[in-house]
Amino acid sequence: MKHKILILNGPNLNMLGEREPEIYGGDSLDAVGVACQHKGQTLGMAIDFRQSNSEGELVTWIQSAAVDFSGIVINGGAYSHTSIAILDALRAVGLPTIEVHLSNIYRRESYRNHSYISQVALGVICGLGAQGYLLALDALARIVDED
Ligand code: CA2
Repeated sequence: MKHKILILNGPNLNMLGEREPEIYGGDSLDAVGVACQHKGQTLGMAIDFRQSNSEGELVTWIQSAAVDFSGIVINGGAYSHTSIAILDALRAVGLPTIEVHLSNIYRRESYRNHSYISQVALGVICGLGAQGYLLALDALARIVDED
């Protein structure tokens, strides 16, 4: 059966492409989603690409993912640096997870240098812009095929 991958985007990522292109790139989040759908097709995986500004909604989506997803790609946005709730949900679900950030969070303000999500992520990709999502899908395709 085709593997389904859940791609989650956290707060403010809906504004991608509208402001701060020097930090986050010029692509809209919709364009990133389309690129992920195409990548999913080449890898034979179904992609569900979502964004929410609500921590609770992200937690609920992660909890529900156990039912029919094989892996998660998550850019938790600013919640990456603050949310034990998202960490707990990812840990509870136990799906292979890759963390993505558009910017290099280690070259930025110190409050962005730590991510709770990294504690449960199998891998972290940051600083490569939208390409990070596609690299994460490449990695997950190999990981879920090994299971
Ligand atoms: O680099 C990333 O992908 C981040 O997860 C993006 C978050 C930031 O809080 C993290 O530290 C790193 C912020 C996303 C905000 O996106 C915007 C896009 C355009 C205009 C304003 C915000």
